[in-house]
Amino acid sequence: MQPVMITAAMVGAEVTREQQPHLPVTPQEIIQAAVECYEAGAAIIHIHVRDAEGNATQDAQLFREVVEGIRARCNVITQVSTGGAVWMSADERLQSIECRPDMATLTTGTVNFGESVFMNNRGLVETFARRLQVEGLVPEIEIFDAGMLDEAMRLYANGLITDPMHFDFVMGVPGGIGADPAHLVHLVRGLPRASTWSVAGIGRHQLTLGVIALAMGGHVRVGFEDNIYYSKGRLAQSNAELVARIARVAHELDRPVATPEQARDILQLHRYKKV
Ligand code: KMH
Ligand code: ZN
Repeated sequence: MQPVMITAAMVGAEVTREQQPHLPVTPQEIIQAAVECYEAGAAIIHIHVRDAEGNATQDAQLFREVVEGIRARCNVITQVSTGGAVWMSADERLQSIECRPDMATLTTGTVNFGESVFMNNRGLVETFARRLQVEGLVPEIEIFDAGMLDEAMRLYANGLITDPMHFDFVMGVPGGIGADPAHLVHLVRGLPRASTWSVAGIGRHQLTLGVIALAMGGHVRVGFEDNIYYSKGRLAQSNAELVARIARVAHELDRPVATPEQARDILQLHRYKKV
């Protein structure tokens, strides 16, 4: 099995400080949290930013500050969100890639998202895929429901995404695919051979699905974007605490934890020459 790539999704667009007092929200807090996650074993940092009021934003300058701040302190892979928040327009969402990160997300369909709708119609998805290709950004393909995998295969057939593809299965969002291990097995079976995948279980499923992914040879995403608890009733002290735990489990399962350099090789991030 490959070394496991651990992604830290530390902020997201939805979680508040009221829910999780240790949520990093300012650029400096996000940079510091990213470095701590890197030191705990994360190879990839999935980035969202917040404005001065703590609300989700896709402000290009804030993303630049965070990405440059992380790069000044460690070589972890920077992956910006193009999903943003459910109320954002497509143009707003795409601002995050202006800072020339290492990777960006690409969601391949629309999904109910609690009481809201995370809108990704075909036109938007194709525009985003094309733009990432033009910018030379390797996507992490975010799959919130099974049909999104079929849509991703359509993009693949049309050359808008190329091998080796990296998928992230977000499982347990109310309205999306449930966090059932049988669903995970089904999704993984549908992937082209050269693909890699990670799982982001929501809430209490973060740990269980993460451990299952480790055993299956997949990769794992943890962090406050998807889960704010360390255990039932006990909030996590930091994102790094969640990274450190999954890294410990990986060691016990004989899965070495990938360094950012190893993750760059696995994902073939060098396939696009940065200018
Ligand atoms: N906040 C969700 C609506 C991504 O980062 O690309 C979308 C999301 C996906 O978080
Ligand atoms: Zn996200």
